[in-house]
Amino acid sequence: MSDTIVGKRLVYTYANGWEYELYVKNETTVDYRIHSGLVGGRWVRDQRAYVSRLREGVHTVHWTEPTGTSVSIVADLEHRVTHGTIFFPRWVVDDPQATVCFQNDHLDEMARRRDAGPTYPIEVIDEPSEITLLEDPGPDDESVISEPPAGGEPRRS
Ligand code: FER
Repeated sequence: MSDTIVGKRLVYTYANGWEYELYVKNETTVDYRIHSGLVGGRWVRDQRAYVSRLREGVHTVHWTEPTGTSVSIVADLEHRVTHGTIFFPRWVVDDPQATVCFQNDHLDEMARRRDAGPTYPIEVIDEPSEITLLEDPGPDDESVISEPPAGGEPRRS
């Protein structure tokens, strides 16, 4: 596989049991699905992200959601592990189901809830994960993340 995370599709399970799927669509965009965890069923396309390569096989992906949630991921593709840190605003922890949807259809609502808050105290989830699937569909493939997470229909559409 080429030495970039761009174009890769990863499925990984955090040590707390939460399962996530990430497609790094290009150098500035991710699509993802959340298969289980606090906000299992949530999925998102075309999230603006910041992608970098630290060294051979080791990459970082960072972004801030319209919900106000921020995500920091370091991925060691050679050893098939990541370390992720999620910074949840308080309103998401208080009402996680409010974010469980295909977010692209609810962008204004998410921004409204973000602005209504409360934001603080931020809940920090800092967890290692194991990569259970690593594929290389290549960049800008709109078919990779094009359906809701399997096995868990979102509770709100
Ligand atoms: C991840 C950790 C958190 C991830 C996404 C999130 C796809 C959270 C997103 C959200 O709740 O909005 O590894 O990768």
